Amino acid sequence: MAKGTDETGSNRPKLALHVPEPRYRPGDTVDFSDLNIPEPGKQPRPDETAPAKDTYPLCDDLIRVLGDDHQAHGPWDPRLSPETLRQMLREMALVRAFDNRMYRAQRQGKTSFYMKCTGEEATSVCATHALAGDDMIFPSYRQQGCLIARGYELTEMINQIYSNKADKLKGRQLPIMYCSKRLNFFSISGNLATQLPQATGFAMASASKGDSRIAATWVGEGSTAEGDFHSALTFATVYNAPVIFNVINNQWAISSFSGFAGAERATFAARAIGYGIAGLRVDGNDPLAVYAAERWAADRARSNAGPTLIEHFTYRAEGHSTSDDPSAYRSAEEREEWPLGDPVTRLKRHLVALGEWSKEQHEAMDDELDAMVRAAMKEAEKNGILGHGLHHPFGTMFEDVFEELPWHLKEQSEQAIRERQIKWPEDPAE
Ligand SMILES: Cc1ncc(C[n+]2csc(CCOP(=O)(O)OP(=O)(O)O)c2C)c(N)n1
Repeated sequence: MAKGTDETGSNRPKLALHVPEPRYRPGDTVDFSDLNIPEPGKQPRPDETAPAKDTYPLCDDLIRVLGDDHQAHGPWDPRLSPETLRQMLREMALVRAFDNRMYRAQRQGKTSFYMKCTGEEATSVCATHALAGDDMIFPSYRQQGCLIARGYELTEMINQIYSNKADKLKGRQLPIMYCSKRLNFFSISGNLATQLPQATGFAMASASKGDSRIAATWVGEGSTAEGDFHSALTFATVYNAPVIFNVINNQWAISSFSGFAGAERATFAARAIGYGIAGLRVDGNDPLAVYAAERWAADRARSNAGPTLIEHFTYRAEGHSTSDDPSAYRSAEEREEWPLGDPVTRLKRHLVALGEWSKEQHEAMDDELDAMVRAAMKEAEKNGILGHGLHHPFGTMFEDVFEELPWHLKEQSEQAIRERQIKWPEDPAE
């Protein structure tokens, strides 16, 4: 074999596959000092109706408002009233209190499954505040903050989590996969990314009917690897659909890090460039920046200036779900070293710096919210918890999907009644 050639005689270089590897594994010392975290207030704010390309420098930047001095800085400061700031703080703290109690409820066997959004509360609560109440929300499974910001009753959420007899979804959905028609909160799907084309479709329908309601959807950065992401953005750009794509980059997709969805090459916000739509990259742990970016995108969509992709740069502080143990795949130091802090603490300190809040008020609020969650749990438990038999009759599994039960399901339901002796709540033919 000639020197520099392989067995076929070719001197072409050997191809090598790149397999992304996270920087830190369990036990590693974490150093995030090379992350580019720009100074708050320094990011330019284009007009809401500016050409999409005016936003492209922001796809590689990070919109930030709250500084280490706990004050708001720069053109993205949304200048919210202290009342609104306190309301957002309260709702984020309520989400956290709810998450903590529900996590414990799962450990106590009251439900089979729960998912927290610790550290990501601003990306749902503050973004929802920037929308109109009748705008349609197409969530993923970590957006309990959207429902709480729209005032959904905690007892209803817990009934769903417990799959009990008062669960409006009759136990057919995985716990936490809520929906509320009244609050314009679309059904959560366990199949990742389906909400994206649905949101674009809603926005297109809204525009074609001459309505004023826009759509906002949320998706994890890992799920942007799904084909639905591409379809949704293509339709959105082609038809200039009034839709906001919130990509929650919390760095992890269960045990896969963001590199497996392409983060080593470009930011997620930069994907907007390829579709020719507006793109913003925002500090997802900065409640004011999240509100400002979402409001910018909502005003843009509502004035027919087109869709926006917002990357919320944040960190999933806890496990993916109650079925996950993050200590098996990532360094425990990541959470402590995360350079963007905690959204609840940041807003709290801002309000204290404004003279509009105090440590004592915050402690009293936390106690009050925890008591509120516990009271809602008691109420929901009257309707049953997992395994206590207070659920919807099994026969209901065949209802509500088809107006007329197809023959094969009719056969299955009759077989189920015969063999399993399940109780049929009412005659399906009636
Ligand atoms: C189509 C599809 N593929 C895979 C899964 C399994 N799965 C559930 S959650 C998840 C990780 C998603 O991560 P990401 O989109 O980053 O959201 P995060 O959980 O971080 O909020 C995976 C792979 C699924 N539910 N649906």
